[in-house]
Amino acid sequence: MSKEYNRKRFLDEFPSLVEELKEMLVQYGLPQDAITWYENSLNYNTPGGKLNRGLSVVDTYVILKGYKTIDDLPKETYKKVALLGWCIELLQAYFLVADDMMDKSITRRGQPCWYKVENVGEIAINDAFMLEGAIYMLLKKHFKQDPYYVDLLELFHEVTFQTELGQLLDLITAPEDHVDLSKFSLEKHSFIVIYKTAYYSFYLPVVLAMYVAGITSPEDLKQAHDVLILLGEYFQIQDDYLDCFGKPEDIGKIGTDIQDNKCSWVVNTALKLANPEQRKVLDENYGVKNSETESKCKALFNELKIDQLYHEYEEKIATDLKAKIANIDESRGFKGDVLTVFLNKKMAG
Ligand code: DMA
Ligand code: MG
Ligand code: MG
Ligand code: MG
Repeated sequence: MSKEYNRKRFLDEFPSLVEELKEMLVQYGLPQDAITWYENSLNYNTPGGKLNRGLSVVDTYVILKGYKTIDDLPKETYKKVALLGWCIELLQAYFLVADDMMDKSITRRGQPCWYKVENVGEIAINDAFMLEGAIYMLLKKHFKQDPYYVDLLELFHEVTFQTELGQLLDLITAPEDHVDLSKFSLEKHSFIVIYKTAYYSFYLPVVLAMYVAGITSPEDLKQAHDVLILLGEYFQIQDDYLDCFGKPEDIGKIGTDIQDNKCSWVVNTALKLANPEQRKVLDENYGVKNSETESKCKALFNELKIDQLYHEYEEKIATDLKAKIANIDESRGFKGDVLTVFLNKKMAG
């Protein structure tokens, strides 16, 4: 079954969710302009990305149940699993709308960030809250009768909180008015990225599918957790790498980490290698809000061959992950294949 087909079927579910959410506003008696505003925000911010997180819920469920393709799923089951996938995409939309304001980003997914759109501005803050709110309205409507409803709620709440902890640390480690590179370290970086990215992007989709499939022993949840957190850490390191070395036309966004004084994998790796003279270049130019100082940092990163180190790191992590997946105990129903698919998908970028 082709990737394009899976994506198309998943995308085909979205318009009806927007209709359901609009209908809820109608029931509350909201005027038409508010309903249209919400519809625009949902459509602008939710479906435009790679949809890896949402699609992973469906893929994982298919594997756990031993099906071959998504067409083997009963229609109603497909709809429920895809809905959970869309709930992660809504969570992602909520985080990104806020993240772009906090990071002062310009573009996202090849279009202006939502807060940069004419007439939106700081209303985007409330729009972010309403993207999150959509998750719980949809979960209540579609899962209230299921025995694992409360588990779903707790999981979404906890993972959201973990992501916000990661964002907090990401932001306070990168103050705008005061650059102090001695506050950075690869250990701190690891904590930030596990919390701000790995839980919601990797652990959440798999565990949602596990709940629906009824495979939820603490041992299986832990097995999933340990590999997925590592995968998530790798993925965010790739995001940091691409922020500096990727082309905006390929990644759909303009990198801001250097000017934003971010505790990214790139600068931490450079700090480990820099001699005193190179360190001085970083102290004077990192986190300074102009493109000349940014270029000086990039030139130093090239001199230190960060690019090459990244590719070495990438190979090592792939080997580690394969070894971990090979050791998965499948006796309680969890399947290592769930993770292999992830590895292949995420590594392909
Ligand atoms: C994003 O980290 C994390 C969340 C929770 C949205 P980031 O700012 O590095 O993401 P991006 O590079 O996409 O702005
Ligand atoms: Mg950002
Ligand atoms: Mg950010
Ligand atoms: Mg980034």
